[in-house]
Amino acid sequence: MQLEALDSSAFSARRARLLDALGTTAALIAAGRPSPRQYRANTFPFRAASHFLYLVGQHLPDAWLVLDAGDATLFVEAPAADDELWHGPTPGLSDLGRALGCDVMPLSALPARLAGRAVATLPAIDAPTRARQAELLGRPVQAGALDTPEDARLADAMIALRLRHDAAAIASLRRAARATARAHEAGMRATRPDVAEHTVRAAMQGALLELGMGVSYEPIITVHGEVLHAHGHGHVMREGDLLLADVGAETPDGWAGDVTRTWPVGRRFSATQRDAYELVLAANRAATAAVAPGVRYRDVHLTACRVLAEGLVSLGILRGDPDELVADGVHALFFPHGVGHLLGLDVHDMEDLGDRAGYAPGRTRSSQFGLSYLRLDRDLQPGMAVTIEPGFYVVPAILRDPTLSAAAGDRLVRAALERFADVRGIRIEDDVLVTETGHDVLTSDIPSSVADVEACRA
Ligand SMILES: [Mn+2]
Repeated sequence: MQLEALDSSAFSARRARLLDALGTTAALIAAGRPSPRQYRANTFPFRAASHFLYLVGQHLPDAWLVLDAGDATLFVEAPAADDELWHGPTPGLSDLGRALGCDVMPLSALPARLAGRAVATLPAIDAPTRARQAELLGRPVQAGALDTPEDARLADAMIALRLRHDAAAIASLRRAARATARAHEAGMRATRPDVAEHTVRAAMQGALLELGMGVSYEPIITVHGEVLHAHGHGHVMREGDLLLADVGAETPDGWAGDVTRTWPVGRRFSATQRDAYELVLAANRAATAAVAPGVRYRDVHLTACRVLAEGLVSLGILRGDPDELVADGVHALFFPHGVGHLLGLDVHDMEDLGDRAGYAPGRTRSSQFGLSYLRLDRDLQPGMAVTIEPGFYVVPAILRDPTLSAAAGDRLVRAALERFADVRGIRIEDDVLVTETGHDVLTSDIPSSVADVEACRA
């Protein structure tokens, strides 16, 4: 294996801050285990769990970090005799210790180190790692649960650290944003009528591969933008279609980009596509402009909803007072999801910890359709990174839903939708860093205005 070339001081500083927050609580942080396909030697690139990556910076399979009494110790499998034959020069434990700036011990010493102690951990997403956590700690470790008060303390300490990105994290997020921009430019150039969505996918992921990067989530590249998580790429794109591409880079050290653009398969938007697109862009810009320290993220969401409601009224799709339409959730018929989420090592950062990460203490999810899908409701602070991703979708399942239809009543003008048959789904998503004075759009150089997108398609 090859170590990522990283400055270990950023990671030492993060470990020191976490140790400080933990006080006398000891913690066990899992890297996770590789998951080969079908048989053991058929491995895929191993990506370490984000809490581990945040503190160590290296994708070390089956490694465990122990934080205890002011010290960090990493436990890893010692290299096997034939590792070098198959994998080339492999760092030994002392090489690792030097590179990482912490003590490194063989994995075989871990059980004795933990035996009989109350140690905090965060449940791994994969069952084999969770089973090993439970075995090492001699207690249940359940998916999506924090089983002890120590686990909760560790979760809160990690959330406090990872919510506000440090300089190293921001540099990595900028790198992810730059690579994501290259992918979207390649996608816009590769799009043409009468070929499959796969063609665009190849261009976008190819641009990332050329930079030595992969994707931070399974790309959505589809002419059916109204299917929110459409993961197939087999549709043939036709002149007159819109293509929605939600693609983000992952840097080698694990940081995510998350960007959506929607562009015409032909060279120009149709008049109706343009109307709907300009509306989503206005919502994106208004919500982005609202991002600043101290602002409640739910209000950023509602800013986007207000612009969309107003626009849907002027397009004749909705009737009524925009504020009332938003209060009653009628706009959500066409914008059913939240305006965005935290961004960091995970594309939905720390979503493994559920709403404990995304929602401030004392705030809970709304039960209203639309608002219930909002993943973030905290007051923004400098150093946070969020996405801003309003959309407009004509979703048959929503428009058929009797409860939602009844709630909208005559405020939904179905006849007006016929004019938007060539729209289906539009989303415009950017990555935004909260700064001391406002915000910085990390992905602002990716074309988003009608003129810039059409210039890129020409
Ligand atoms: Mn997103």
